[in-house]
Amino acid sequence: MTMTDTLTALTGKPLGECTNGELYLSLLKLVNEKAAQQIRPVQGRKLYYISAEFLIGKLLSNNLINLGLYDEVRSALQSAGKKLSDIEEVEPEPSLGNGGLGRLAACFLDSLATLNLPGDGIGLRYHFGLFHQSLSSGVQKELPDPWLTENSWAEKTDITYPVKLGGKKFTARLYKLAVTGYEGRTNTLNLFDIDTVDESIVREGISFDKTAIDKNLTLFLYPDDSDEAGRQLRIYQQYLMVSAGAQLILAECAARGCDYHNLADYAAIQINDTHPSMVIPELIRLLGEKGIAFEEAVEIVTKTCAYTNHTILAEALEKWPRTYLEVVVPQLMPIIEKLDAVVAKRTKDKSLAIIDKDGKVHMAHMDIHFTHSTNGVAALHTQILKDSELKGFYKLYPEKFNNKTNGITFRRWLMKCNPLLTGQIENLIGTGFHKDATQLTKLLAYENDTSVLEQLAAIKKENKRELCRWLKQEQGITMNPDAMFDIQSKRLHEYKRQQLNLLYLIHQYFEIKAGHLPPVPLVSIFGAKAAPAYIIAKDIIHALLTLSKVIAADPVVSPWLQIVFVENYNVTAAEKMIPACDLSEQISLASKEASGTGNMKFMLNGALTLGTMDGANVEISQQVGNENIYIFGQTSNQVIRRYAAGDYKASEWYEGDPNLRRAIDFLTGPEMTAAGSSELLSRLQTELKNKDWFQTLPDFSAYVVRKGQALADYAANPLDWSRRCLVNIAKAGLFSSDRTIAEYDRDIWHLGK
Ligand code: 26V
Repeated sequence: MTMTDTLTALTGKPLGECTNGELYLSLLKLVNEKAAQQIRPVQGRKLYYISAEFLIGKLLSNNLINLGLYDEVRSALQSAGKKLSDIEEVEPEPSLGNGGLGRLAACFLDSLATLNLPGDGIGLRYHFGLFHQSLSSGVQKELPDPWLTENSWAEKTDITYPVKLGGKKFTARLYKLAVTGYEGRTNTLNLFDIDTVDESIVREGISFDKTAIDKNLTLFLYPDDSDEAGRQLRIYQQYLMVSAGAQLILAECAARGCDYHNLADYAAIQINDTHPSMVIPELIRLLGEKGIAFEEAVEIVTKTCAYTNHTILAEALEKWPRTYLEVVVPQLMPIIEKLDAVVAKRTKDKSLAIIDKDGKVHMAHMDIHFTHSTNGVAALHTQILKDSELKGFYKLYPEKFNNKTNGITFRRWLMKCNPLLTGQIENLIGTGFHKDATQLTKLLAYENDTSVLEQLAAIKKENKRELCRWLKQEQGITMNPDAMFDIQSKRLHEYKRQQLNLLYLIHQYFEIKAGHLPPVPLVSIFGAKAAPAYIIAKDIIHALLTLSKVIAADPVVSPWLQIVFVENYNVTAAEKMIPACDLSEQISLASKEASGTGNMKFMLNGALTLGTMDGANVEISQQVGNENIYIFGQTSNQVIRRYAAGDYKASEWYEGDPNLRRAIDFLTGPEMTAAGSSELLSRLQTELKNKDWFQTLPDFSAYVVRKGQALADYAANPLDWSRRCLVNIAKAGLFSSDRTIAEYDRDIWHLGK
């Protein structure tokens, strides 16, 4: 049967007569049928990756690629006058994550299935994922982002588990989403929900009654937790996930012959950051119900579970007041207390306790004590955990600590998002890199091949034009594809330092006005959402939007400088932006970005990195060599020392550097306040001048110099720029999540088949 016949059988009428919506539904069916054929029985240990976030993005094209159907489907549609890209538009994006942590979980599921490893995800079926960002009036507004349609990828099952929340009984229902591997097996993403959630309680924006948990439990991803009800709701969500998840794990293992004493032979559980940490006491509780004594249950759980730390930011390490846990999960508190008593026997160091003197429960501490592995997500990050943040734990359990540098799936972040580049690479080195990313080093043979380098540059140009077309259509923005495209896209956070980029852009504005023209026009593109209650982050967005207006209205500056803020940055937007990037901004304060994964995506798509020695930038620079990356700024040791000394004074830097002072003063100058809100702008100015917790000012001048160098190199020798892009692509193999997953399996999981 041809693909046209298959699809026609599914639609029930000639393809040319179908709407894109009808074709989408048929393709969804086709994918699910084909995926089901690749489900394999499990032998030995199976992984359960528990995560509050799975930022899976749109699934149709990716599944078609992984199942080997993409080309056939595309040509069948083409002969009927239909375009696969139009059908993709019909699919809503499941934005079930905030950023890197959730996207990593999605990449890991892809790699597990591709490597033929048995590994399922466990998470929540949020009705609205991360909010939809609107920027219409110069400020961010949050709106619900629905993704669930009648026929969604997540299929409802009859499988339910009882879960007690706040002493009341609830029923968790399992939804299953097929995870296809590239020429591999099909695994499952298990998402839990309750039937009583009521979308109609959403009021203005994303506000809703936070107390009615039967109606709101899985309504939103990470609801605003700036108040107590929001924080408690987060714990309710987490417990729903881990309790239903733990019951699912026990049921699946029992069905395969496990008697619970030998749970670790059947299951490996990876705790993705601290959001799922309650799975530890919950499993101990459930094993107790099966007749297993506390001490043995602790041993079983420790052998089964492993923990990944994704941040060293103190405010992001979850510590819940015990009074909250007593309300939300009273059944766990006695177990957590017993675990705390076990810790007290192991060490006298009170800073390693689970429950501190103020009655706060430290979730990460529970993870480290009661799992067999704690890993960081890039070499530098793991080193900092061992040397400072988790030093006491490292002393107690050196054998538990290990590094697993993050990775990304090349199926989505090269083959799917950049077909032109993929085609060129295939022509040069074949298709082996699809599953063995290290083969990309074969591209180095073309380092001095002018026609290859010219073609690479032409592909970049075409991707830039494509981004121009898309942004014209979406936001009515016109951009010059001959300019350098510089992109900073990631969550908005002060440690990531979008404000450093902002200060640079103000500086450039002054330079251009003074007649110091840059060697090439610059389009500075941002994509970023700020957490709804994060005031300074929102002020940074406002400042960028305002500056963008000021520059656009200036006839002298605008031919040389443009700021573009992509509204509602998500996976779909990332797939359009990343292939079109020349310069990738990875400018976090050294020591603060655990790894970063956007840095890897940009590199793989032939952008050069402008970055600090932070997170995986360190490993990227080792891979490509200093001449193929732009590194600047303080080192992590310098930063850590400065924090320890506590003697950083932003005001001294402000006073000491006239360029910096000029840029910061400009925030509340007449041009900016005429175009934006003086209240928001001066709040940001005050923060930068007097606090600047993430040390933007000390890195400012080095950043200006390094970025100037990048612009000069880009303009002076396009062929050499292209050569350096080629080196970046060739050396990106290390950052495949296939490599990361193989290492997790080798060192931590030891999965069966
Ligand atoms: C969460 C919160 C919540 C409270 C307010 C401040 C704050 C700041 C950061 C976070 C994120 C915590 C976890 C996280 O998303 N980490 C990211 O994980 C990625 C995958 O390992 C990694 O590449 C990023 O560097 C890291 O920031």
